Amino acid sequence: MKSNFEQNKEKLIGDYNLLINRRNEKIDGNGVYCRYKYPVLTAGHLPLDWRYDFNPTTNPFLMERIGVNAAFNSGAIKWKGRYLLVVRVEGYDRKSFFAIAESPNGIDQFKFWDYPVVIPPSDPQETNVYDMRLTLHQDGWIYGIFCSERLDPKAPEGDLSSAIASAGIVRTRDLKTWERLPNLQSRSQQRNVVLHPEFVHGKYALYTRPQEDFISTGRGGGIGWALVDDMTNAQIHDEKIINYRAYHTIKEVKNGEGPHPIKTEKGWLHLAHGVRACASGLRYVLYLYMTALDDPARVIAEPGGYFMAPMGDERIGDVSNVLFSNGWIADDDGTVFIYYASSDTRMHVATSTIDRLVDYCLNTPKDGLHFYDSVSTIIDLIDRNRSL
Ligand code: BGC
Ligand code: BMA
Repeated sequence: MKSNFEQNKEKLIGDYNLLINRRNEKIDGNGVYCRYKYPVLTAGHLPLDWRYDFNPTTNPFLMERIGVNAAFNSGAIKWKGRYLLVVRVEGYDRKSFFAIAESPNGIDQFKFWDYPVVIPPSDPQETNVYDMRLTLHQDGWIYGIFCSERLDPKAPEGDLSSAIASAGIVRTRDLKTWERLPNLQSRSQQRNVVLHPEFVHGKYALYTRPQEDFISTGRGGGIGWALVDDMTNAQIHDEKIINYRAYHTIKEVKNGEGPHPIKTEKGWLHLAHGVRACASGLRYVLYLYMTALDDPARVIAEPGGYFMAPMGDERIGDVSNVLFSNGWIADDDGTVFIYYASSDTRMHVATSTIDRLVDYCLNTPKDGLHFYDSVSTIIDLIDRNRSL
């Protein structure tokens, strides 16, 4: 007879294996992209031996010892033919760390590597790290840029919430050993910093998101652009905004670059998030824009409105009404895997193609910024359809 412990352990492992091997199913979309039936990663996908002590002497009740709260906001890269996510894993203790999950096809069977990623802290005050963007740069290194967060040393006594965000930087050649480089030096706080994959005028180029304080971007709002001489001592001297916020749009309050842009024949294709405020809090949606091939900082197209917004179950989670993306993969055949998190809780994939996304960017009407323009755009379409 098997002991209770052994029976429970078998059940635990059986259920876990069903979850991580579950096949995904494509759901018909709007022609621009397709969603999938199941999230690609959830807290339940974290390996059992990261959470359970399997020794019957030290854990006779087979209790979960270390809880995982969420698996979300993942960077992405195709590596040796496999689809890899560098996942933001958040524990019950609210601390985030990174872990790599790998899939053979990009849409299901994501499995975590044996151990989480080990990143040395920049200094003893660094408290949390999250939302890594991966870039295989022309210089041969894979860089990871992420948000590095600490309590604001100037916070008044008793204020344990005011924080400071800056950009942490690591690099690796094999995704196993990570070298920590000094944090980006910038006059303002920074979140959503992303490394462009190519040198521009012989320099490293960063998409930035200067912000006046921890939550509000203030006057510094928008997706910025800065050239940097050296990633091992990255300093921003000049920064300009290349993608602005505007009143009564999906990015009225904040916006930020997602993963690094994809190079296409017609320009650099960008995925970003836009934030607006409403009675239920902040609403995060995804949008696309394109910049010129010869100048990645010059916007050449920006469709009006959002590309993807939270739907159905995606709307609910720890921070509800949020879609966030910091990872996508463009395959050689033109397929694009868009990895997005819903409501700071779980990871999903949507698929499209470069041709579709470029067509979407170049041919979707711009936001006219006023209701009258929006109606006129629709009437124009109706007229064209009626004359067919
Ligand atoms: C959270 C992030 C969030 C940020 C701003 C951080 O403490 O970990 O998920 O984006 O605050 O609200
Ligand atoms: C932030 C981001 C994400 C998060 C979002 C919603 O500003 O950097 O980490 O998904 O808020 O909480």
